[in-house]
Amino acid sequence: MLWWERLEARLLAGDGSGAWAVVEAALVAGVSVEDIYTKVLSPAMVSIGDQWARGDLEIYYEHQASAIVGRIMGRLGPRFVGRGRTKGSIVVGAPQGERHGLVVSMVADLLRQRGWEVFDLGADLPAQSFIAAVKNTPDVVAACVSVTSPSARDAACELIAALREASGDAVPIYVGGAAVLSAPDAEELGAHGWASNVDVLVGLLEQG
Ligand code: B12
Repeated sequence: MLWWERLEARLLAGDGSGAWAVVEAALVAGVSVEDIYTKVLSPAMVSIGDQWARGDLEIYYEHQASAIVGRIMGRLGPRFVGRGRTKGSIVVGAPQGERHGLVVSMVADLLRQRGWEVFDLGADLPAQSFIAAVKNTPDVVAACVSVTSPSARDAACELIAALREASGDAVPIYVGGAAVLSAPDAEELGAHGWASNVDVLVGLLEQG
């Protein structure tokens, strides 16, 4: 059984300590913290989402799994520390109406480990407040917008336009998440760039 399948079984059983035990066992077996996020937590959540969408699971399983995964991320978060001098600050968040916030924190931790100081604004943030966060963040090198729900795309578009206007286009805005399918799609939302995952985003950020 793969690690993510073992985790999924514990999540569906509502077994928080068992879920943490799977993560600890994976870490001991040499799985990196990044891979715990992208190859263990994420696929387990995607699979639970698919089963809910097929009508095979009550929605409470998804909520329960989200609560457990949030706690696991709380325990793993401090392990995502970048080494050396900071590469600058990045603000990461989701537009108003976008409730998928676990993934925002995942992106934040993965970027933190790659050497940026990251400010995680979580889910469902009104555009004006996102702008205030970017303005109040010293040495900001990028703003990242995560969009998982297709229904939040309009809000993402408005947020990105407002952010561009407020910064006089000085802060590059990158967009990602399951509801943004391609670079042209991201361009349509008004972003400066699109990344399918954090590794691709790091490439874009390092190109400048
Ligand atoms: C947990 C969950 C919820 C929780 C969220 C809890 C939380 N605190 O986050 C709750 C219960 C709130 C929820 C609500 C809903 N959900 Co939901 N949810 C999920 C679920 C199961 C997991 C989400 C998750 O964390 N995925 C794991 C992440 C890590 O995966 P990922 O997207 O691959 O992320 C990677 C990349 O996309 C990328 N990335 C993401 N953002 C960014 C940003 C940048 C800048 C970059 C570079 C990269 C990047 O990096 C990540 C790491 O590699 C998904 C299933 C799924 N397939 O993801 C459904 C899912 C996303 N939800 C879905 C739906 C339909 C809903 C609801 C509309 C249901 C309803 N009727 O109420 C609501 C509405 C939400 C809203 N308005 O936002 C559908 C969306 C389908 C669609 N295309 O329309 C999904 C796909 C389930 C399904 N299979 O149908 N949900």
